[in-house]
Order: sequence, then structure tokens, then C-alpha cells
Amino acid sequence: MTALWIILAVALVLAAAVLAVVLVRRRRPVVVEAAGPGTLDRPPVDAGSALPRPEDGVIADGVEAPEGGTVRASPVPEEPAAELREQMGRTRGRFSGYLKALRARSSVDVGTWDELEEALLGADVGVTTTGALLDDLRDRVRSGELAGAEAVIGALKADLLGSLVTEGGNALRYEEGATNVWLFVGVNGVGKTTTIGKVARREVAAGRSVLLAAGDTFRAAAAEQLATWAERAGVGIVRGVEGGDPSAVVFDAVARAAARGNDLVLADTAGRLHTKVNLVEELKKIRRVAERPPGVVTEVLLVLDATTGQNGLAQARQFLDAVAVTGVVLTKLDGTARGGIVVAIQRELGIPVKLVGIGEGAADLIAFDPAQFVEALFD
Ligand SMILES: Nc1nc2c(ncn2[C@@H]2O[C@H](COP(=O)(O)OP(=O)(O)OP(=O)(O)O)[C@@H](O)[C@H]2O)c(=O)[nH]1
Ligand SMILES: [Mg+2]
Repeated sequence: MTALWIILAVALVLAAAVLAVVLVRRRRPVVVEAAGPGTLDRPPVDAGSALPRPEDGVIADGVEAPEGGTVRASPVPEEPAAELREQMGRTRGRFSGYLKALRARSSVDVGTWDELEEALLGADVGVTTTGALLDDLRDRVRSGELAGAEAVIGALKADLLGSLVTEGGNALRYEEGATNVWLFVGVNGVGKTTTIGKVARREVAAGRSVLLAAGDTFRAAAAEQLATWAERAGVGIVRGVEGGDPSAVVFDAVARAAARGNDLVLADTAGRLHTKVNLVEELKKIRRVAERPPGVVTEVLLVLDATTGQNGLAQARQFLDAVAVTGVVLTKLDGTARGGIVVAIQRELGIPVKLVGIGEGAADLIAFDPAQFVEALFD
């Protein structure tokens, strides 16, 4: 009898151990942490076997592209699609607290404007945009068009939505039948490489064949990180050696994509450079090269980290003129109460936010929908 109890106890302990291992594995972060130069746990695949070959005056530093085109059978594990509403919890929580206080007021007075201002600034809508929105609302209250807190809140909601809706829309541009190139730019650490991994997964799921270009040659680990995402999404990758010419990598990727019949090249870029060359000049060159036929640059996506708030705007301005940004990807919205930055980006920079990153996982990316955003904010 005692032996039976011992066997039972051992079996229970074993089962618990197996369960613990399974849970730990599932929680393991999906992103390969970028290591510094020289700390790769395995040598760069192409560093030694680079096959430089002249192509229109540009030599690619190295290439790694599986033959036979993009593998469509995606090995990406199915993860539940993330919801903007849930992930905006922090911004929502703070904003709705203010709205509640506003609604409790019997009339619109100085306190109303102070509270609205605090709510908008707290959500990082920014001083300029907040000022413009409130001036307009004040005028309308004065003229008698709006009466009562509820009407003011309703008008603010409509104004916010109005400033988020743009002529070109928030959808990513894509030219059917062309070798589309989407360039991802932004300062280091904002989430460019991670976003490319997520976008690759999304586009593959949408039936497009994708090729990644490791245009961040600043450090070998960057290409390694992108290669991991390529593997997860089941797509090919073209990469160069550390310190190589990023334009050459992008050029080569476009040529290969065209030859393989890929629809879309997602090009990563470095947020900083080794020395001498100016980042802006480098990006201009990458864009020029990517645009050479058969390449068609249909998106230049500026990746901004939402947690940096208004600093992101200053950063953005530096990129705007240089590379004619067509859209913003706002990452890390999951970790901030500063979701209002979306409004500032669109109003002050005139660039639509197209994608929003709401986590580190492959599925944590959503197309930005202004109506959904405003609803979530005022819910
Ligand atoms: N919480 C959260 N983390 C994110 C999101 N997007 C990216 N990250 C994390 O941000 C960190 C930096 O991401 P990367 O993709 O390496 O950023 P990068 O812009 O490529 O950085 P560099 O290559 O150094 O220029 C990583 O730890 C990512 O997991 C997001 O939407 N939410
Ligand atoms: Mg990167």
C-alpha cells in the first residue's frame, strides 16, 4: 500500500515538472534579443562566403535567399489577434477618468477647459494640437453652438476623429503586379526589425510572397535578428556583411525578388551608422536604389516608439524631408498612457499612422483604424 502511495507521489511530481517546462517554454520571448557586435552565438552565415558580384555598379555583400521562392506554409504559431481597445488600457483609463469628472459638472466653465486640457496633455496629444482643439471648442461654446459638458465631449470626439481621417487613408499602399518595396526607417530601438517580422507574417497570411532585406548592416546581430523573423514567417532574406553597404543589400533584394516573383520586399535599415556617413544621406541613397526598376517603393514607414511621446515628433521631423515618409508605425502602444500621440503625429506632421505595435509577439500588430481608436479612447 505504502509503495503504491510512493509511486503515485512520484508520478504527480513528474507530471508537475513536465507541465512547468511546457509553460516556461511557451512564455519564452519570441524576439531574439539583439546582441552587440562580436557577441553572436554563431558566425554570420554569409560573412565568409560572401559572393560579391557587380550588378549595375552595386555589389551586394552577401546573400542568403532560399531557392524556390517564399515558403507559404507559415510555421508561425497561431496567437490570438490582439485588440487595440484592450491594449490601449492605460491611455483609456486615464482619459476616461477625466471624462467622468467632466460629465459630473453642471455647466461648462473654466474648470471644464482645465480638465480637458489636462486630459489631452496627459494622453500626450501635445501642446499645439491640444491648444488648437480647445480653442475651437471654446469658440463653439461661446457662440452657443455647444451647450453642456456632454455636447463638448461629443464635439471633441468628432474633432479627434476628423483630424485622424486622412485623404489617402490609413491602409498600406501596394501596387499589384509590381515588386513593391516597403522601407522601414527610424532611430535605433524603436522596433523596426520587430515590426518587419510582424508585417511579414501578416502579408504572408494575406497571400503575398515576401522577401526581407537586412539593410541594417550596422551590426551583424541585426541581420541575425531579422533572419529569425524570416524563419518564423517562412520567408526568404537577403543580407550583407557587417559594416557593408546597406543600399547594395536592398538593391540585391529587389533584383532577387523580381527574379523570384516575390510581391514585396520589406527592407530593414539601421537607426545609426558606423561613422562618417550621415544617416539621412544613407537613407536617401537606400531609397534611390530601392526605386530603381523593377523596384517600386510604395511605402516608407517611419517607426516611432509611443513611449517616447513628444520626442518622437522631433525625431520624425528629421526623417520626413529626407525620405518622404508615407506612413508611421507607432510601436509599444501597449506600454504607455500616451496613446494621444497618434493625434499629434497626424495633425502636426500630416502623416497617417498606418500600423500600431501592441506587444513583442508576432501577432501584436494591428492596422490603425481612426474610428476604433477614438471609440476606445472615449469608451
Ligand atoms: N512592448 C512592445 N515592445 C516592442 C514593440 N515593438 C518592438 N518592441 C521591442 O522593442 C525592442 C527593440 O525592437 P527592435 O525591433 O530591435 O528595434 P529596432 O528599431 O530594429 O532597433 P535597432 O535595430 O537597434 O535600430 C525589442 O525588445 C522589441 O521586442 C511593441 O509594439 N510593444
Ligand atoms: Mg533593428
